[in-house]
Order: sequence, then structure tokens, then C-alpha cells
Amino acid sequence: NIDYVKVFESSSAFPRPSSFCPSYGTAGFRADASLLLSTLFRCGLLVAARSLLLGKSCGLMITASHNQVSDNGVKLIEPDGSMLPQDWEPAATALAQCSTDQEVVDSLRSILTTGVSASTLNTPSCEGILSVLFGYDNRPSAPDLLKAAVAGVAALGVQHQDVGFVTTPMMHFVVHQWNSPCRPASTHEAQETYFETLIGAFEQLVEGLPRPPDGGQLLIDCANGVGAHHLVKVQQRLWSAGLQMVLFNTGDGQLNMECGADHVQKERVAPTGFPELKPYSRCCSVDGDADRLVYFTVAGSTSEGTTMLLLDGDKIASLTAAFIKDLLKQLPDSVGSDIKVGVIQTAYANGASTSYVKEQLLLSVECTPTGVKYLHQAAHSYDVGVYWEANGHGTVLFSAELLRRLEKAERVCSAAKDLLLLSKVINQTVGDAFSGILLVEAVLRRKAWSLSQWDGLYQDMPSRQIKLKVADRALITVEDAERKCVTPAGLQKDIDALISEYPAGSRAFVRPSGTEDAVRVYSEAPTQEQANDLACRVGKAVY
Ligand code: 16G
Ligand code: ZN
Repeated sequence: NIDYVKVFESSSAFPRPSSFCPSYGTAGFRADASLLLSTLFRCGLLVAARSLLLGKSCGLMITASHNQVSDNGVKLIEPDGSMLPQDWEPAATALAQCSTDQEVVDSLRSILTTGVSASTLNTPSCEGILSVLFGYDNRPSAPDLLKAAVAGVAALGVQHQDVGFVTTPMMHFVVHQWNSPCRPASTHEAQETYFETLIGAFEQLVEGLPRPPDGGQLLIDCANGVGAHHLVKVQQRLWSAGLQMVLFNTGDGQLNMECGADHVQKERVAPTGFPELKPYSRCCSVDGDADRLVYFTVAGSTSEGTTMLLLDGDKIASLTAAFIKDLLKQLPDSVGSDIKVGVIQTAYANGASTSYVKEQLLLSVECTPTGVKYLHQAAHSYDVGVYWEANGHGTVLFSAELLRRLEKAERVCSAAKDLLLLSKVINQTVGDAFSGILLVEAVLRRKAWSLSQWDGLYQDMPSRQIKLKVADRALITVEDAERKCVTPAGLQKDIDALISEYPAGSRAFVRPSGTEDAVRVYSEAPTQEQANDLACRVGKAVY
């Protein structure tokens, strides 16, 4: 009982710009905001169709993450808070690329009929239960794009809920809550549950521990993004728990401009607007939609100034895996003898972090292609799946079976209780900068560690990343989790020959970007000069 005439008529208000050919990228659609109205309308159709097929509420987040303010994008969220399944991506692309309103109708019809063979189509009239949830960051293009997405959902007769300004990970959490048996009365209440869950668990993890010697001060770069909007609300409460968050780039400047996790991690500089840093003062940076986090600081000053120290996603993963491993060791055999722990990384993980996890922690490491959806999926095959990308996106997934066992043991075993608290501090749906901050701060406090001790877990291999503009990035195809080139023929042989000229342990790879029209080169070598040189020469081999 879908009204396809209504779909056709609604679609005519959102024609696709003829020169714009959107495709579902690493994390959804992303482009200059002025191009995206038709894409948002059609994503509204798609997410409403998916909700009808599943009989549950899906979510749609309007954000372009760390990209410039004039860009925007859309991330689609499943009822359990995960990302759109990969087998739906081709249909999303096909729908977004339709040239006419009739094609939109046909494409939607095909999505619904193919999907219906696997499930039944639920009626939109499940009052209030079945609706699409919308969230967005603070980009000026959000209101218009939201209207387009709402029109798409309404064309299928599905209701919607406006969650408002939220970070991407909050939105994943809220959608998960909304579909849970203890569904909150409003999306506002779901947001409160989010903060209560994370902060409540943090407070218990650090209860009774002395404040850090520096008074617990953490300088946070909010990238002028949506994270600041929420962090100010919890500042006071966290201060009582010994975490003094001092917020910078809270919205006066331009979103992601010379600030944010991506900028700090790639450029290895402190963000704009930061005060002069004292050695080893704790600083961190989140990105525009607050799903990425990196820590940084400066080491003691020299005559040439201070050196910036970056504690990236690999360092957060290593710290977390070490802490979890210690707790697991304390579990009685009846609870924890056969727990499978895995650390999932991408080819960008610093080689020193991989060695640390394998050789010091004796944990297994798996490498997947770039993009959270791949790491997240891999993490699900462990009882404890720790995953982070070097760029600061990651989380830890605990299996339902392990949580059940821990719940049984928590009254008699403090390690079981701590692991359960960790599973609450750590957002289980997606990587989350705020959750990451509470995690790092709790672990450092529990270990009574300074930033310098954390940094000392291992020393990063010097590395270099470069971006190449090429005529057609699709000419480069890769395999082995992006560590080997398949085409163009001969390129991998050339890269191998170059690497062999550098000391053992050096490595390099080339991959097409999934978010930009570019090819990326990454290298690692014993000295910074060698890493720079290797990246440069590999880059030349690509042309
Ligand atoms: C997106 C991905 C991020 C990945 C990056 C790679 C998500 C939520 N985000 O931002 O995980 O590291 O793309 O970009 O999956 P690239 O393909 O341009 O190097
Ligand atoms: Zn982001």
C-alpha cells in the first residue's frame, strides 16, 4: 500500500543536479552541500523503506564529519545502532543516481519488492513505534537538507522524530535505545540516558581514586563542531568526578578550520586557538561530529621549541587493550578461561603499535580495509573486539555471551564489575570521542599514569602520508586489506623494489581514497627522512 504517485510527485521537488553523480562512499554520501538535496530526499525514502521492511525505527544523521563547513553528508543508521549493511550500499547508490522521478519510483519499488521477499512489509500505522529518527550537526546547510530528508520519509507515510543537534555517536546510541525493549519516552530522554550511562560508569570506575597530580585538567579542542554543544552541559558533573574539561573551539570559529582531530592527526600541530602548552599537559581533539578522538601534548621545550607528541587511535587502542587484558587475567577460570580477544587495525596502524599488541600484550591482531564498517564487523567475531583507526575512530565491542558471564560474576569479582563498567563507558554502537575521553581518563586514573607514561608504551615508527591528485583513482585497485596493489599491472613490483632499498621494517602502500578524488600513499621507515623519501618515491611510481 505504498502510494507511488505521491513518491513521484514529492520527488519532482528534489531533482538531481545533472552533473552530480553521488555514490555511497566509505561512510555514506558526502559532497558540497549545495548538491545534496536530491540525495537527502532519496536517503529519506531509503531509510523509511528499510524501517518498513524491518518493522523498526532507523536513523539518519546529517553531517560531513571532519570535512569543511561547506560540505555535508548523510550517514544511515540501523535499528541496533550499527551502520547501513554493506549489501544495501549498491541500492543506495542506484537510488541516489536516478535521473528522473520515474526512475526514483522504479528504484524504490525494486528495493521494497526485493526486501519483502526476505521479510514482510510493516505498515506505517504502527503509531509512534515505527518512525525515522533524524539528527544533524551544526552546519548551516543542515535545515534545508533535513527538510528534504523529511519529505522523503513522509512520501512513504512514515513518521519521523527530530532528535536535533547531536554528535554522530549520540545518534547511533539514541536509535539503538529507541528500538530497545525499555524504549525511552522521548528522544530527549534517550540523550539523557546516553550521558547517564557513560558518565555513571566513569564515576564508578574512578570512585575513590585520587585526582591526577595536574588537577585532572584536560584541554579539549571541539573543532567548532556539535560536540561542544553537549560537552558544556556535562562539564560541571565531570568536574565533581575529578575531570576538569576546558573547552576550546566551541563555535566561535569555523568548523574544522585548522582544528579538529583530523587536522591535528594529519598535520601534527596543535589546533588553532590553543594556549601555549606546558610539557605533558593533557590535550585532545575531536572532529566535527565527535566520532574521532586523538590526544596530544608537547614534550619538554628545547632551544628550537617544543615537540608535539601525538597519541593517536593506535595509542588509545594499545592503552585500552593493555587495561582490558589485565582485568581479564584477574577473572576466575570459570568466567574467563576461553575469552577471545582481538585487536583490529588498518594498514595505517603504526607498525610499532602492531608489534606492541602482538609481542608485549600477546594478543591477536587483524587488519581490515580502511573504514569503520570493516573494523566494526571484524570486531564482532571476538568476545572482546578492540578496534581503532590511527585517525582516532574506534571502540571496543563486548559479546553478549561475555556480558552475561560477567554479570553473573560481578558481585564476587571486582574485575568482572570493572569490565562491565567499561562496556558502559565505551559506546557499543560506534566509535565515540566523548566515550573515548572518559575511557582514556578512567584508565590513566586507574593506572595512576601520566601522559608521558602512556606515550611510553611504545615509540611510533616515523611515518609519512601524502595525497596525490590523479586523473582516475579507480585505476588503482588493492587487495590484502589495502596493503598490495593489484592494478595498474607492475605498480606493486615497483613499490616492492623501492621498499627493498630501505632498512628492514620499512613499508609503504598506495590506495585510492574512499572519500575524496585522490590516491593516498603511506610509508614507514626507521628515520623520518627515510619515511619522507620513501613516500615521495612511491608517489612518483604511481604517476
Ligand atoms: C571515513 C571513515 C573513516 C576512514 C576515512 C578514510 C567512517 C565513519 N569514517 O571518514 O573510518 O578512515 O573515511 O578516508 O567510516 P579515505 O578513504 O579518504 O582515506
Ligand atoms: Zn567524524
